[in-house]
Amino acid sequence: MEHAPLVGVVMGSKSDFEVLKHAVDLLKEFSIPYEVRVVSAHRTPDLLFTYAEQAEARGLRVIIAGAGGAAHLPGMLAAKTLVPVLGVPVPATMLNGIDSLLSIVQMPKGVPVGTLAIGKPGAANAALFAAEMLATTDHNLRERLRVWRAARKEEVLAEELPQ
Ligand code: RP5
Repeated sequence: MEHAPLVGVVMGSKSDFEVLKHAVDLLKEFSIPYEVRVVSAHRTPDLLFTYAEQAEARGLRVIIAGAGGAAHLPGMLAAKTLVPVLGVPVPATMLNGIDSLLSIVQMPKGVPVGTLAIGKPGAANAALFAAEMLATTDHNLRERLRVWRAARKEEVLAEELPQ
């Protein structure tokens, strides 16, 4: 039987998947049950509300939300659920993600969104952050994270520069 998703990865458009796939790849690598959906704050606002309202009851423990431009998606999700929301700014306009970053990070006091970096590093770190949150109650996952970090360290130590 497949596990119910613990992490919801949502994005404002299919075009955002190019960035959000870096979160998905890491969730897969850590064997964390996840789901991926397109949920647009301005094109499908009713779906956004339904998704947020049902998230907790469906067992989601973290939501990773990526969007570009005037990126309302993470903040609006956070406004409708107590499931923690991690926001990933997507570079999708002439402003290269600065617009999205500022839209996501400047949440008024009272409704937090954990904001990550613009683009691929933000998406990857969102997955790692979600994994660390889940690892607070999952010893095996914590060990997988420890091994993963150690492997990254070894990679750097093994690097050689051209002479
Ligand atoms: C935002 O507008 C999406 O999150 C996406 O980053 C951007 C462009 O969307 P598309 O025009 O590619 O659907 O809502």
